This record gives sequence, C-alpha cells and structure tokens, in this order.
Amino acid sequence: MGLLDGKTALIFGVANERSIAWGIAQAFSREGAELGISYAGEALERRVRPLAAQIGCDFVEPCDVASDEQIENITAKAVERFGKVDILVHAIAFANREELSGPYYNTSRAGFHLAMDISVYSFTALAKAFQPYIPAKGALLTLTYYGSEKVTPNYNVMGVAKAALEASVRYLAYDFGRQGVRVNAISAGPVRTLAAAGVAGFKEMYQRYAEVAPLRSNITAEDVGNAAVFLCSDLASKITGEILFVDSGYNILGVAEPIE
Ligand code: NAD
Ligand code: 0WE
Repeated sequence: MGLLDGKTALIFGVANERSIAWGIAQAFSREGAELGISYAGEALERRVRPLAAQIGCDFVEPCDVASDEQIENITAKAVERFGKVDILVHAIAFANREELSGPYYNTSRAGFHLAMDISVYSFTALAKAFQPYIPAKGALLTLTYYGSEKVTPNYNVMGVAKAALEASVRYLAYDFGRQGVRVNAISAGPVRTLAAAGVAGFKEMYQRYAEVAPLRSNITAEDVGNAAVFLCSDLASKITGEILFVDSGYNILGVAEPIE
C-alpha cells in the first residue's frame, strides 16, 4: 500500500541525479504514483531519460517554462497519456548568474524580469494550463527557500522571486480550494544541486548550516521527497496555502550560537 497509489504526478525540474525534483520523483514512485517527468531542454534529455527509466517512467518530455506554447504542448501530451493529473510538482528556478552576487540594488530590469518569469510566473502558468485536468484531492507543490523572508547574502533577486512565489501559493490555494485541490510549498534548506553549484559562498554556508541548525544536520533531496509525499497525499487533505520548512529547524533560530 503506497501513500500515492492511483495518483498520477507530473514533476517539472529534473536536471540530474542531484536535483530536488529527482528526490521527489523517487519518493513518489516508491509510494505508488504513476509518474511523468519534464525537463528544461534538449541538452538535458540524455541525463534525464535514464533516470526516469530507473523508476519505470517513460513519460519524459521537454518543456521550457518561458514558452506558453511549450506549456500548452506538455499539457496536451500529459492529458492524452494520463487523462488527468492529480499532482503537479514545480521545482524550477533561474536567475542570471551575475544577479546572484554583489549588492541587490545592482539587479538589472531584464534580470529581474527573467528571474520572476522562470521562478515565479511559471508556477502560475502551469497551474492555469492544468487547472481543468486536476481532479478533487489533487495537489500542486513548489519549492522555495528562506531567502524569501530573511536576507541571505547574494541570493538577491531570487529572494524577491521566492517571496512572490510564496504569495502565489496562497492566491492559487484560494483559487483551487473550490475544486478541492491543494497548493503548498516546501521551503528547503541548502542542498548541493546544480542550481547551488558555483554560487559564491555556498560551500561555507552549507557547512555552517549543519553546525548551527537545531538538528545539526544538512538536509537531502530524499528528505524533501518524503515531505512532498505527505503534502501531496490524502494525509494532508486539509493543508493548503502552506509553506512547510524542511530545514533541520534552521528557520526557528534567532541567534546562531558561535561554534567552539
Ligand atoms: P536543479 O538545478 O537540479 O533544478 C533546477 C531546475 O530548474 C533544473 O532542472 C533546470 O533545468 C530547471 N529550469 C531552469 N530554467 C528552466 C526553464 N526555463 N524551463 C524549465 N525548467 C527550467 O536545482 P534544485 O536545487 O533541485 O532546484 C529545484 C528547486 O528547489 C528550485 O525552485 C530551487 O529554488 C529550490 N530550492 C533549492 C535549494 C537548494 O539549496 N538547492 C533550496 C531551497 C529551494
Ligand atoms: O534557489 C536556489 C538556487 C537558485 C538559482 C541558482 C543559480 C545558480 C546558477 C537560480 N539561478 C541560478 N542561475 C545560475 O546561473 N537555492 C536556494 C540555492 C542557493 O542559491 C544561492 C544561495 C542558495 C542557498 C545563491 C546565492 C546565495 C545563496
């Protein structure tokens, strides 16, 4: 008996085996969901297809979420294949690298728009496209980070984007509530994925996190996958519009104790 038996889930944002989306896909598969996976562009196909095969998933489709046309296409393909989509997971973010260091006030207009389009609007665009095909008891899920609430040096425009994404979760939760569909986010602690690689100061911040967080531990994509199973399963049937921290308790701290 799996927690997601009989449910169809479409997961956006698998880039490689370190992706949080991949941790979610594995956990969903373990719990009995029928899966579809979407990736950003042709270049990723040779990485993503073999991963999908590992969990017996053969619905593997590209979708650049900057394109309304590609969102329409994948919606049509998913509906043709599955007939309905119970669960949609959005694990996508992007800002130009130059926006992720130095002072926030140097953010360019174009860089601001791009970060908002890919990291925020895309969740709303997917919600809109799939709305007619998500039955009651369905769930939408996105991924956020604490830099939306408190300053994380260099996170910059992404922090502003995540604040807008979290507000989108609440507005979407209101809209979808009438059809019995829930909308939530997981706020994950730092994970060493492609999107974290090469970020100025990430390594130091990641190490310090495990020293100061209440659970004295970093988090993994598997931890996020397990929380995602809960939020998208009927166990969470009255939880919507919520931001659930999977962060070893880091966000409750007022002051980090100095390390000896
Ligand atoms: P990742 O690089 O594995 O995943 C990011 C994904 O976004 C990639 O699959 C990439 O292809 C996709 N993407 C970027 N532009 C796209 C576009 N135009 N169209 C479609 N897809 C596009 O990194 P990740 O850390 O697994 O990131 C997944 C989510 O988790 C992001 O929303 C990120 O902000 C969030 N998050 C990450 C961390 C962390 O420390 N890694 C912490 C909290 C939240
Ligand atoms: O949401 C994220 C990753 C966001 C991200 C990262 C990149 C790096 C490479 C979005 N776009 C890009 N574009 C690139 O070209 N995280 C929560 C991980 C992360 O990223 C940071 C962090 C943390 C934590 C960036 C600066 C400071 C801290």
